[in-house]
Order: sequence, then C-alpha cells, then structure tokens
Amino acid sequence: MTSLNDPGYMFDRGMETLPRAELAALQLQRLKATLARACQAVPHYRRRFAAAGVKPDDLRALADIARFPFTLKADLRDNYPYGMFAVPRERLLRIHASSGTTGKPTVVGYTRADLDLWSDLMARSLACVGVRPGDMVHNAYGYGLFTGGLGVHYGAERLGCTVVPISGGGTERQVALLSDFGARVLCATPSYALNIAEVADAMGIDIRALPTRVGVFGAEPWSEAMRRDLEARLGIMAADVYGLSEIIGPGVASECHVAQDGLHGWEDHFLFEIIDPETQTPKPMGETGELVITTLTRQAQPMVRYRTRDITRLNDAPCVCGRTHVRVMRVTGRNDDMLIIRGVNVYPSQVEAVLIGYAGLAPHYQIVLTRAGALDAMTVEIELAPEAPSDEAARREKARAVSHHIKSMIGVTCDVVIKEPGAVPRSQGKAVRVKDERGKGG
Ligand code: DLL
Repeated sequence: MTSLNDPGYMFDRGMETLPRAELAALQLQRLKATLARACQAVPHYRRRFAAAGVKPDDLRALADIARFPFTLKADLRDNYPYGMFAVPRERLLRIHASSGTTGKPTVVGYTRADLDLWSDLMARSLACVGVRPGDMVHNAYGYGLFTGGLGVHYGAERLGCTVVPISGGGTERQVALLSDFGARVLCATPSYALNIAEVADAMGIDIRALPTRVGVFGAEPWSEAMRRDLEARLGIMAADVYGLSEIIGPGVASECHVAQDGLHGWEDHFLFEIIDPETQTPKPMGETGELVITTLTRQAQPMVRYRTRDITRLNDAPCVCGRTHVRVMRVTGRNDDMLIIRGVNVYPSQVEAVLIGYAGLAPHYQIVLTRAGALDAMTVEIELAPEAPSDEAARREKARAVSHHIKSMIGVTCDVVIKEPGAVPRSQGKAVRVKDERGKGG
C-alpha cells in the first residue's frame, strides 16, 4: 500500500500497471463483446456492419478493428435523440448533451454501471495528476448538460475529496471561495483559469499565496506556453486531462504528474487508434493523425471507432510513473478547427504557442477570419499587458513584430491588432478562439 504522499500513489494500481500483453488480451475479449452487443442491440451498427460486409465474429485480433466502419458525430445527430442507445431509455440514469455549433445537440446516455465506471475513471485520472483523497477540489467546470462539471464532481468524490461544486461564472466569488475554503485543487478550462487569475489580481488578492497547488485543466486545446504561463500566474502545477462526451466525458486520458509527458489513455476501457484523416487508414504507433476511440465496456452507448477529429499521436514506451497504459500526447487541435490561410494549415493552438509569454502582451487573444475576394485572411487580436507602453507608435511596432514572429514560426501571413487591456472577451468555459466573419462580407 503506497502512502498518499507517495508520488507513485494510484487509484487502481493493479489495472494501471497491468503488463501490456495482458492489457491487449483484456482489450480483445472486451472488444469482441462490444461489437457483438452493438450489432445485436443498435440497428444503426447492424446496418453499418452489414453495409461494410463485416460481422462481429470477423474480429480475431485487435488489428481487425480496421475492417469495421467508423462512427461520426453526424451518426449521433442522425439518430437523435435515442437511436444510438443499446438499452431501453428507462435503464438510463443520466443524459448529457453537447451543444455543438450547428444543428441538433449530441446526446449521450449512462446506465448505473456507466456512471460507476465514469466515477472510477475520473478518480483514477485525478489521482494520476496528483490529486489525493482528502484534498479540497474547487470545481469550476460547468455543471449541466456539459460533462465537465458532473464528471469531475463524482470522480473527485469517488477519490475521497471534498468538492466545492461552484460551476463556471461569477468569477469574483470563485476567487473569494478559493481564498476562504483553501482548495488545493482547481478544476477548470485553462482559459477560465486564466480569467480567474486576472480577476484575483484586480481584486488585489495574491492568488499565488493561496493553498491551491494543482490545476486540472482540459476541455479545450492549450499549449505548453499556456501551461507555463498558468503555472507562473497561479503558483500551481498545471495538468492536462482529456475526454469527450461521446466516449464518456472527462476521464478518457490523463497526464501523470511524475512525467508530465503525455496523457495515459485508460486502455482497459477504451481502444485507441490513430488514422490518416484523408485516407482513413490506420497509422503506426508514434505517428500523428486523428484519434479514433472504441469503448470497451460502455453499456448504454457503445461507440465503435468514433472519429474524434482530435489531432495527436500515441506513445506506448514505458512511462517513469510505472503506468503501462498508452500515452495520448497533447491534443494540438481538431482537424475541423484547422484553418487554411493562403494555403498554409494553421491550428489556433500554434498561434497561441507563439503569443503566450511574448513580452508586453497579455495572454488573451482571438483569431478573426475574413474573406477578401477568394482569399481567406487572418487577423490576430491580442491584448497589451497592463504595464506595457500603450502609445500608438509602440503598439504599431509591437503588432509588426508579432506578425513577423507568427510568419517565421508558423509560416502564415496575418495582421495583428494590439488591443487595450480587457478588450478581448474572457471565457467562462471553453474559450472561443476563432471568430469567423467570412460569411459577413468581411
Ligand atoms: O470537453 C470533456 C472534458 C471536460 C474534458 C473537462 C476535460 C475536462 P466535450 O464537450 O464533448 O467534452 O468536448 C470534447 O474537447 O474532442 C477535444 O477537441 C476537446 N478537448 C477536451 N479535452 C482536451 C484537452 C469535454 N485536454 C472535445 N486538450 C475533444 C485538447 C481537449 N482538447
């Protein structure tokens, strides 16, 4: 039994350190059962498998998964609201939904066993980033249909933490309660954590002097530069957690605080693949592409080869923390968020990596897209740091320098507009990094 102060503490040591050959055997057995259940209980999968000419029995080895069809977000929309469920609606204990930007929301459902599993996986994830039983956890992820709030909430309780279920928004109150209750752990989107730090400054509260030591950040892409910035501003260790509602919510993969080098994807419950998004063929271990996930134990809603659109790579090298589960490296962006500006592929997180920590700038930015004739143009709006010189000439010079820097680092030509402190909208959940004005005659 490891002590709670031991950096090697794990929520589920036996499973987290299972030798990879045993993990693979477990995955194969669970994958077979999942495919059989999906085919038997969900007409959508039955039709798709038939159209692709495959049967669950065709799967003999894990690699045979490549013969099965993908599941897309559009499939969830087409089967809205309950068509993807493998159990009668009455057996669901909870529903979550993600709003998305267009059309119907994506609905996800959970049986009692699913909710139990989710709590366990989230407890495992929190322990993995360094949260311990007995910690006070300030949970600023939004409660409601979004999976962040309740997912983290029940995971923290399962681990044995004291949860402050504050949800997002009311930022001054967040700062006051962080100070009064003395939470050791702050859970939020990275952009909202930044907003909290800024509001604390404005309130004259030295947030670094508070007992908060661990940040559990996810739900949106963020860069290493942003990590360093958050760590410096908040006086914490900032950890990356990943998940998506279609698969279960947060708790799919989690960084270990020992190595901070990739997020352990919980392979006893999920099968991870990387594909080439163009050819849709599997890529070998270590190569970058789109992450595809199959659930291995979900009851209400088995997901077969769900295309996440998230761009990353996998790493199955042994980790110094002792966990054997594959590492999902930092998600740098989504292929549907990728911008193509004058032929150059650009992810907002690449722009962020250039901007954050740049002398004289505050870490608040937005990318505005406009169209001039047939060409897309990108303008980066970023705020001046409160203490930086703000006269017109200094601003123009700074804008020129930043634009040059973006061109040399990313290869894209863009305009840069330096805004007054406070002029870029602040996030209370997932940040809106891209403002698309291309359809507005801009
Ligand atoms: O964002 C679940 C979650 C809540 C994860 C709290 C972590 C913490 P969705 O709203 O369905 O679920 O959005 C999922 O968000 O496909 C990624 O594009 C993005 N995302 C989530 N975590 C990360 C991360 C939640 N750590 C979508 N890094 C995913 C980069 C992330 N992107």
